[in-house]
Amino acid sequence: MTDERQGGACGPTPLVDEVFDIEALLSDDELAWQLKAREFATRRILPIIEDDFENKHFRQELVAELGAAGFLGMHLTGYGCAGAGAVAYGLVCQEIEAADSGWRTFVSVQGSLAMTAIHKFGSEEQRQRWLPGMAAGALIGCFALTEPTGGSDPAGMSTTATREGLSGDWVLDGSKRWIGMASVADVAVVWAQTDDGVRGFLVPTSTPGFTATPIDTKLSMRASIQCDIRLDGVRLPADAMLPDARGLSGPFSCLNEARFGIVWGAMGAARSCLDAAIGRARTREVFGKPIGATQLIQAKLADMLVEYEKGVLLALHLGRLKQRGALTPAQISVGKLNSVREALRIASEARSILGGDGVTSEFPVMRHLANLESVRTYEGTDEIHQLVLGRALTGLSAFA
Ligand code: TGC
Repeated sequence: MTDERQGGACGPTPLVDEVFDIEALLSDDELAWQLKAREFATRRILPIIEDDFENKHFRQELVAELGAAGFLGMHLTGYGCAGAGAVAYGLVCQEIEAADSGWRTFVSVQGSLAMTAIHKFGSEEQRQRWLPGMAAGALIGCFALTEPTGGSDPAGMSTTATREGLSGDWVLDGSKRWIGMASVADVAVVWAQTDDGVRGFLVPTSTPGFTATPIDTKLSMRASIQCDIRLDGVRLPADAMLPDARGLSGPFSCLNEARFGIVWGAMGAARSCLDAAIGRARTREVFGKPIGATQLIQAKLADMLVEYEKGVLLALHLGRLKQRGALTPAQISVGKLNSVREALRIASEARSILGGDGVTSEFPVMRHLANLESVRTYEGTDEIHQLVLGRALTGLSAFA
């Protein structure tokens, strides 16, 4: 491993930190969460991530360690969750994704999607059964919304849950796609059409008729798992339904939480790429001098820095709004659209500064680029967020 890669991947270089003192805007508690997550990512994820990415290996033993660190469902209260603020949660997402989007995705799927659904919409019995184990990382959850025809229009889902007259059991049939961690999950939060509209169900993955198959051909987020799910006559007791989620606002409100984490997380990936580019620019000599001493490279680095700092400031603003209970879905769309789009641009520019080395696994940049293509696509594509904002600006829906 080169010095540049170590410097680039282990957190912001002094240069990036010095230019814009974001940390001055954080509380001691938030700084402590940031430091803890940075230390975890540096010690436990960075040393293994290139190998795991190459070998498509999800290192499941890290899950309990993430739980012990308090990162799983950390924005929730009770049931073993840390009860941390939104900014602290965002900072943890940023530090984890500075190492790898696949691991931030795990933290999001577990905490923002599966645990939030149970915490927000579950019965007390459901919360007691699942949340403490999930917060500890002893149990894994997944969130099954997207279907094989695409994820942009959940209103068109074809998975059904039918109530059986005599027993009151539910029977689920259908298929889901791109479901994170489903093949290693203990419980799936499955969204399905019922006579009463879309409802959520807690499906223990050992239930007969439930199968999850990893999508093996991914060239992105290879250190985490995304699956196809089949539900063939999956029979569940009457109390498997989440009682307090009615209609699509249920799953959408969980997506809000995950999208908020992405607003921060994508900036972590961007920072890692910027650090790698700065480190390389200072040492790689072409035409007799470091490329960092040329105007073209400095202009690129400056533009990357500007977008990074703007992205972090936006994330922080959204976090403060969220802590006041004032964050709207449209504001989250601004953040998700901006963070991922700019992170991709920063990663792409970093790749060009690294020259041919930029496409190797000696540096984290190509891995972040590949990962960010997934991040751009899930939790609402760029286009979906543009249309959410278009609707907010005009009052006119242009989805169809
Ligand atoms: P629309 O009429 O707008 O809304 C239906 C109901 O939902 C409410 N709602 C929201 N509630 C909370 N937060 C939001 N962001 C909400 N957006 C809408 C809305 O108020 C309404 O409530 P009610 O009570 O009046 O019924 O519904 P629409 O069908 O027109 O929605 C349009 C659109 C495009 C905004 C929506 O479909 C959308 O957001 N699409 C993108 C969905 C998406 O992000 N899919 C990807 C999910 S990623 C995934 O599944 C994988 S998880 C990660 C992993 O496992 O690895």
